Amino acid sequence: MEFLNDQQHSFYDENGFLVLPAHLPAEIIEQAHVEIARLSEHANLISGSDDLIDVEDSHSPDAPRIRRIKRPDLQSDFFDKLMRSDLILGPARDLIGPNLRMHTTKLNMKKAEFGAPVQWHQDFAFYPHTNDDVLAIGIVFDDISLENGPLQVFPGSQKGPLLDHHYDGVFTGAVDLPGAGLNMKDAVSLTGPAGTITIHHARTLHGSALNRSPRDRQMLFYEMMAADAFPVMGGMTKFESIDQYDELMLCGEPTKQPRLKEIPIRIPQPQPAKAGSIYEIQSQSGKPGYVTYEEVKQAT
Ligand SMILES: O=C(O)CCC(=O)C(=O)O
Repeated sequence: MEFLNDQQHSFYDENGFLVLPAHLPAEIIEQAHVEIARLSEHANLISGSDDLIDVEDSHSPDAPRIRRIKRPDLQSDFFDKLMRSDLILGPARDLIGPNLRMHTTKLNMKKAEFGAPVQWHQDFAFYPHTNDDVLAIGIVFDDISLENGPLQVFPGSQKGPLLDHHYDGVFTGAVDLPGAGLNMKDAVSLTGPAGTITIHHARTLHGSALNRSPRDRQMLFYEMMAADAFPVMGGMTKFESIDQYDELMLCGEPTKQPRLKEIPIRIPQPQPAKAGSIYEIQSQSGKPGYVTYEEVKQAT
């Protein structure tokens, strides 16, 4: 083990998530804020989402409202280097082994006053793989409390079924909590100071509320998996060629021998009319929506 102790490892195995408070030094967080400001400038030039930035419905170039910076690792050497650092890969290696491949990266902005919710979902519903050594590491750039839309998870849900993320026969990437017999009060909010990292298993049910508070909640997710977890056909993982796929290796050795595990999966097909970011996909679901902060407060 490089970073985690046995207790943290067992906690992750049991609950499907882990929080490492103030894991990243203040200099990295300061630099990250400078990079986020730089990447955000592009929003002044666009009137709708493009390959670099996903914008809120209420966005305009004069009053930019960024929902997500897409693939920050490709847009910034800083975020690429951070992803490849031991600070990030060390805990991941401790949990899922030495050979790691990137899935994708995204920086969810959840800005003060209007930052969009992310509906309850399991990442594995979007990208099923041959085994579930698949996780996402979240980097917290602002202090997060209950008010500004923390990531919320259902402990232990990674051991349960892959829930229905379809609506009207189409994949819309959102779970109807009451319909699945779940109550939001059983979810845990992952709060902590800037510099905290969260880790969640790809089968862990999670989401986050609207940010109506006066404080931003900017959080970057590095998604990765064991190199022998291969995407299942029909999933949303990009796979153009084995060469391109092996370029996504973060550390260790690639393999051409997928490891199979008996786990529940569903295929996210057919895809909805607009198959863009998770926000666009989920907006096409007629399921009861995620929660506002007021609902979070009432339920907890
Ligand atoms: O930003 C969040 O709170 C949740 C992010 C997430 O689950 C996703 O983007 O898939």
